[in-house]
Amino acid sequence: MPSASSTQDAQRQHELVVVANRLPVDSRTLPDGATEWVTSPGGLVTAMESVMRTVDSGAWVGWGGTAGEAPEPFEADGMSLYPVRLDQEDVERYYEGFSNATLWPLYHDVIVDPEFHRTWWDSYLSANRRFAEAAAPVAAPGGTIWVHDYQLQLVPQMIRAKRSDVRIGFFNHIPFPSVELFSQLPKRNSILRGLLGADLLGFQRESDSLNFVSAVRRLLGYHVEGMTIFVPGLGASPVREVQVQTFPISIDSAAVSALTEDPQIRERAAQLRRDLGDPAKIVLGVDRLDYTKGIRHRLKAWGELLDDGLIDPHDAVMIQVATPSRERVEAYRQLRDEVELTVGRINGEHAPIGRPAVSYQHHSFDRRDMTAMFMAADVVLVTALRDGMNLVAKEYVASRPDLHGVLVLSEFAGAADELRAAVMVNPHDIDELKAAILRSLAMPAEEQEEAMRSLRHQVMEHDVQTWAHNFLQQLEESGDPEPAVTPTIHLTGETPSEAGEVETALTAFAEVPRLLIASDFDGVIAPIVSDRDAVQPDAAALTALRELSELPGVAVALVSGRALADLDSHTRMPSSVVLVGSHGAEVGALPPWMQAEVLDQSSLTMTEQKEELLASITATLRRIARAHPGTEVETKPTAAVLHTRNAKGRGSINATESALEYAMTLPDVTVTPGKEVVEFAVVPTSKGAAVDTLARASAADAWLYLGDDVTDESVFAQLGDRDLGLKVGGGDTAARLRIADTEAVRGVLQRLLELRGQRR
Ligand code: ADQ
Repeated sequence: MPSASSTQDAQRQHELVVVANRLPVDSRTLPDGATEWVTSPGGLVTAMESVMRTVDSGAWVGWGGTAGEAPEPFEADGMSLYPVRLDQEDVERYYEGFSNATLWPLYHDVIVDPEFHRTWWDSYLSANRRFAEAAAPVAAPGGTIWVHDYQLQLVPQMIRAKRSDVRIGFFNHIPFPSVELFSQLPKRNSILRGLLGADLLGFQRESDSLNFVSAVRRLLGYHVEGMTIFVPGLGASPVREVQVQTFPISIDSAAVSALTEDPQIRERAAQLRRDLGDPAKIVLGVDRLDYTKGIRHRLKAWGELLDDGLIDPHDAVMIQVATPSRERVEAYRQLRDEVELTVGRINGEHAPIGRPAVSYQHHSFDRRDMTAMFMAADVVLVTALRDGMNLVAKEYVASRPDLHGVLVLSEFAGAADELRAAVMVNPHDIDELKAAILRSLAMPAEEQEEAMRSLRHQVMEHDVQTWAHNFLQQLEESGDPEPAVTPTIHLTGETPSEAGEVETALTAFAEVPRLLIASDFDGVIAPIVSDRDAVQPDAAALTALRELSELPGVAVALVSGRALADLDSHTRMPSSVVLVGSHGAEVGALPPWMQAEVLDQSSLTMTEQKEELLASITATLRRIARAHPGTEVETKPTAAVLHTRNAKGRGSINATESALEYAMTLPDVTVTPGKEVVEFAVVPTSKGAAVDTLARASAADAWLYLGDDVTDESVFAQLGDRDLGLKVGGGDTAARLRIADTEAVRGVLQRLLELRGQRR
C-alpha cells in the first residue's frame, strides 16, 4: 500500500464502514520515530481491499498491529482508516487469549483444548466496545456497517445500541461449531446476543449457518422460521428479524489469473523448478502456521511415502510455506517446534545432497512469488482439519489457466462444498492421504485438465467481488433500518425549572379551549413507599384533580402501572376522572361525553392463549422471586409484575437481570422495566399510546402530563407544541419542565384549577 497521509477531515461519515480486528495496513515505527504503513497479509484484507475500491466513501476501523496509543485517523488508497487502540494487556487477553486461545480452537472443533480465563472475557468485552465506539460515529445516517469475524462478535449489538438507523452486517470467516461444542463456551449467550445485533449474519458453509441457527434456538429459545430469527425487543420496540445466510468467500480470481500472463512471473516459476534440482513433480503446501491447517498430518504422510520408498526424493520435492502466525500463543509455539523437527528429520533421512526433500519456508512472500509457486506446483495439498473456507485452494485454481495441476482438498475445508472436482480427502486418515498424494502425482494430463476446467469454472465465476456484492445486496434487502430514534432528552439532572417558567407555561395552557390533564399516580400524586398497599395519595392533589374534571372543556385521567382495581381503591375518583391501569391495558368507565369508539380495545382482549401465557410467565417470575428474598410478584388481568424495591443487597439487580434475560425468550410480550419493577404484559401496552387515545377521545386541543418514571417517557416522547410535560423528580427526560416532588404536583394542580376557574 502506498504511503498514507493523515488528514484533518478524516473524521467524516461514510456510506460503508468495515470493522475488522486488523486494519488493511500494519504500522511500523521507523528509527526516527515516525510511523510507516505497509499492507498487512491475510485472506480478509485481500478480499475486502478490492471491494472498498468500488465504494465512494469507504472506511475501515481496526487495530494497526502495534500495542499502545493508536495513531490519528488517516487516508490510504482512497479509504479512511480509523485505528483502534489496543494496549499490551488487550493484545494478551482479548486477542491472544479469548480470540485465539478460547474461540479459535473451540470454533475449529477443539483440535487443541480451548483455554478460558474470566479476565480474558473482560478484555474481549472492553476491546469490542472500543471497536464499536470507533465505528458507530463514522457511519453516515442510513449507512452500512460490516463487522468481520470471531474477534468482534459483540460489536453488532453494541453498534445497534448506539445507531439503530444503520444497517449492520456480520460475516464469520471461520467455522461456526455445532451447538454441542458451542455450548461449552462460557458466556455463550452473550456471544449469541452480540451477533444478533446484526440485520444479516453471513457464514462460509451451509453447515455453519445451520449450527448458528440451532444454537440460537436451543440456547436462547428464540422463535426461528427457516433462516430468519425473531429477536424479541424490550418495551414498545417490536420484534426484530435477523437473517442468516451462507456466503462462501472467494478471491480476486481475475487478478490472480492475470498475473500468470506476466513473463517475469513465468520465469520465476521456471527458475523455482531449476533451483529445486529440476524434479519431475513439485508438491506444495501454503498455510499460516496453524494447527487447524493439518500441516503435521501432511508431513507425516509425505515422510511415510518416502520411508515406504513410494516416492523417490530425486523425482519429487515438497515445498511447505508456513507463514509465521500467533507466535506468542503456546499451542503455536509447540506446533512450530514439531513441524520444524519433522521437516529436519525427513530431510536428514531422505534429502539428496544439495537439495531438500521438503523445502520449508517460514516467512511471507509477495503475491507475485506466491503465484510463481502455484504455477510451478504439480500438486497442491490443502489438508486442513477444519477451515472456514481456505483461500489457498482457490488461489491455486485461479493460477492455473493452463489447466495443469491437481488440488488435493480436505473435506473439512469450506472450499470442499464448492470445489467438488478436487481430490477429496479426510486428512485424519493418513493412509487415505498417502493414497491421494500418489494418485495425484500419477494423474494423467487429460484427467487433470478435466478436473481443473471444472474447478476454474467455479472459482472464476464466483470471485470475491461477487461475494461482497451479494452480501451487501442481501443486507440492503433485509429490511429498512429503523429511523434514528434518539430519545429526545430535554432535561438532565435534578434541578427543578424556574417557578416563573412553570407559571408562564401553566397560564398559556389554561387558555386552550379543550384540555386533557393526565397524571401518573405513584411518585406523582402519592409519594413512593416500600409497601405498595400502604400508599398515601395527597388528598389535596386528588381534590384538585376532581375539581378540574368538573370544569367545562377539561378531561382528567390518572394513568398508572397499577391494576385498574388497585388504582380505583386508592383514589376513589368520581366517574368524571378516567382511570387507566396496567400501563394502558385496562381503561375504566368513560364520562358520557368522551368518544368511546376511539378506544380500540380489540388488541387488549384476553384470549385463552394469552391467559395460558400469562400463567406461565407468572410461574417463572415467582420462581425468580423465590430466589431473591424481598422481591414479589403482582398479578394483573393482563400482566405479571416483578417488584424488586424491597430486595436485599444485590437482589434487586440480580432479579431484574434474570427477569430481562427471561424476557428475551418472549417475543410476543410487552416487557416494561420501570423503577425497581419489571412488567410483563401479554397485551401491547404503553402509557404513551393510552394518553394519545384519551386525547383523541376527549377531542383535546392540548394535553398536560405529570410523570416521574421511565414508563412515563413514552408519554413525554410524543409531546406536541401546545402540550405540556412536567417531570416530577430527577433523571433524563423528554419533558420540558421539571418540578421537585408530590408537593410541587399539588401546587401545579391547584394553580391550574385557579387559572382555569378564572377563565369561566
Ligand atoms: P486464514 O486462516 O488466514 O483465513 P486462508 O483462507 O488460507 O486462511 O488465507 C490465507 C491467505 O494468506 C491466502 O491468501 C494465502 O495466499 C496467504 N498466505 C499464506 N501464506 C503466505 C505467505 N507465506 N506469504 C504470503 N501470503 C501468504 C481465514 C479463515 C479461512 C478463510 C479466510 C477468508 O481461517 O478459512 O478462507 O479467513 O475468509
